[in-house]
Amino acid sequence: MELQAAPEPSARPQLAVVMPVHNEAASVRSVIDELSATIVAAHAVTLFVFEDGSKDGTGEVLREIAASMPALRVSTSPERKGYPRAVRDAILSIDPHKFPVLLFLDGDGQYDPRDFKRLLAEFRTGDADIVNGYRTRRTEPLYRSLPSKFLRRLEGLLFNPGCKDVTSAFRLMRTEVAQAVAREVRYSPYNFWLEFTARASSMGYRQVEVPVSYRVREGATKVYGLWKMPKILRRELGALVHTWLDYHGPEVVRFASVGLTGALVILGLLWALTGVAGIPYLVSAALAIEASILWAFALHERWTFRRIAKSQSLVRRFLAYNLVALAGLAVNLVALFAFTELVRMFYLVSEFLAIVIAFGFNYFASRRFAWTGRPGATSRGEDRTRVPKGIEDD
Ligand SMILES: Nc1nc2c(ncn2[C@@H]2O[C@H](COP(=O)(O)OP(=O)(O)O)[C@@H](O)[C@H]2O)c(=O)[nH]1
Ligand SMILES: [Mg+2]
Repeated sequence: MELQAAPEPSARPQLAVVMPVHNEAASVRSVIDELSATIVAAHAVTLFVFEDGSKDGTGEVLREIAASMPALRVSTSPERKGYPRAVRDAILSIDPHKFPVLLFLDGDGQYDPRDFKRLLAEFRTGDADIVNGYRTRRTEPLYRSLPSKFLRRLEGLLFNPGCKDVTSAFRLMRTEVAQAVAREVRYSPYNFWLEFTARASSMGYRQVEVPVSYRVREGATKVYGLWKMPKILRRELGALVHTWLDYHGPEVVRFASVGLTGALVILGLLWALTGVAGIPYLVSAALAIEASILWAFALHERWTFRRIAKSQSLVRRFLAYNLVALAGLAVNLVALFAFTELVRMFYLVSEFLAIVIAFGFNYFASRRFAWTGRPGATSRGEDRTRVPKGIEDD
């Protein structure tokens, strides 16, 4: 429900400050006061507060504040949406023509709006689509910081997003970008930003971060809790894997198919060189392995990674892939040895596990060292036209 009419239409590009709140009656007034004294006072800003499902009168407090604050627009709804849906709906409801730039921050006062100028300074350089506030000092209980660290690390490995604080809820973005990414977020049931950052990275958007402070929360967290943590960890982990498969699933299947054909090349050549030409089998195997690497490289280049923007020379890619494939062989042998000799598994079961591990190694190392680009990503130079102008100071 819109509680206040839109402010006078203005031709100036405006910044939309977007903030979700749920059961924050005790602190929302001071949070808005602080925003008014900082960001709202210094820039052409409309502050959008999205409340749903509060039982403590947050909606009434917001209505009261809105009556005397023309730059504030409040939206409320009786049913609690949960953080991810509330954030997604909030971002998607902003008119990108009127508000070309969007600042998101949580409405619990943990982020300091004075840090906005740091985000803005970085944003104005035009190097990033999304500027994140990187929380330098987080004081959180261990039950929360450990799973969070694990998920952040995993996201770093899987998506290489270019920023560390992937769950930050303090972000300055082009509204179009924020909406394009938010529209795709669908798996994360608690966090939202973990998946948002992953998708933004997969979609080729540039994310950078600047250090911001992070204050101790007034009032309890509305999303997390000690007993919910195992479930949250499991569900968010699932969300990350799902998201990853959305972008990389077909590529992994292609990579595996090429691996299978490579194995056939090895077997065929081994037979031809030893069975037909009489070369000692270890020599044949070495030749066959190198030949299969060449074969697989050609297929990866032409098929598996055909859509990936190539940033280095063909020779460098080939050398990198060659090393990766040989290292993969070593990984396979070490895993086979470890499972068979140390864990005492049957050697064929060991080799099966070793193949799975070596496959994972090969894929990730190939993406890290040989085909490093993103599908269809454009080079930085071509993107320069997207430099944001937006946001003027008052
Ligand atoms: N609109 C809306 N806001 C929510 C909901 N859940 C949490 N929030 C708000 O989202 C922000 C972050 O929530 P918080 O409890 O601080 O999560 P934490 O910082 O991760 O512990 C706060 O401003 C909450 O009031 C929800 O279901 N709907
Ligand atoms: Mg919080």
